[in-house]
Amino acid sequence: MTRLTTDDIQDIRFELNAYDRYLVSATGRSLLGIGAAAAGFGDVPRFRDAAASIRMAVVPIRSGLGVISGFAETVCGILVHMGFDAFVTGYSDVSGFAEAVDVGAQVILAADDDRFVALCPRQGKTVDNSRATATGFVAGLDLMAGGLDGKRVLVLGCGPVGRWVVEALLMRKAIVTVVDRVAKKAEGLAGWTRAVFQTTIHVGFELGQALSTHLLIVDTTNAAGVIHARHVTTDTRVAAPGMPCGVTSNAREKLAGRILHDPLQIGVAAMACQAVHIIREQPVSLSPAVHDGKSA
Ligand code: PYL
Repeated sequence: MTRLTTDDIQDIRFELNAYDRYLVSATGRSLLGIGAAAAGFGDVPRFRDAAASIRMAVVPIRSGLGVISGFAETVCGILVHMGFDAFVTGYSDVSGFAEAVDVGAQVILAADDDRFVALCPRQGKTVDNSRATATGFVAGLDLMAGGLDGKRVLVLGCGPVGRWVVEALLMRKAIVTVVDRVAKKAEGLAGWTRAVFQTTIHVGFELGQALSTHLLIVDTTNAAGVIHARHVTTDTRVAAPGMPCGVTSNAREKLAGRILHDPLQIGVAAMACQAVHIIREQPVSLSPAVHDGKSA
């Protein structure tokens, strides 16, 4: 996914109530509700009970291209908005991880230039942002569309997020078509779904034709200006994770309340809810601690 900039994220944590109102109008659920749906929680009260007393830490990471100003604070702001006991560590990097563990954080979120993960150290498990973002946006599309079983869904982009989007759609029994400007990537993804899910997905080769024959679209490309107003009808619904948004401003106007797009929020919500699910399903890791390659 494209590296975020401070401009992309600086207002997010101050506009979460307004974003929740939009999400409720578009999907019937808030950020918490969509995250809970992505993690398989049937209802929000049950999720709130499960999430109570789970402390989450966000650790700034200076490696590679370094810290994105406001990134850790934005992730933390989303978690606090959802009702979690979350904080940004005073230290970054290794010292930040140690601080998080010292104060009893059960979930530790951190991102370098390659991965954004939620660690559940006591369970020996991690939640990856790409996969969580995919499940969160598909859960949102499902809510917007009133279910995806038997419905045709077009997925644009066959990178990591696109792959997990296809997985989440097949779990919901959708009929999937994938398009990528590199045809081999689309064909490779179709081969993967045949091998892993014994399910055939369709490969589209002409973007305009694919867009004009689908009402449910997930745009995982990192390109702007992919979906135009001519591709959109009053029944079209679009889920567009990440930046830049692939939907033109005219198309967004025509879509009105039938689009889900954000740079970080739904992905973080899904990550947090999936981490809660891991902790509640497996309170502690049962595998013996391993030191120097030998069981302790
Ligand atoms: C996690 C986001 C979603 C889209 N692109 C991904 C991105 O921007 N990754 C880089 C995140 C770097 C964070 C930096 C910090 O502030 O801790 N290391």
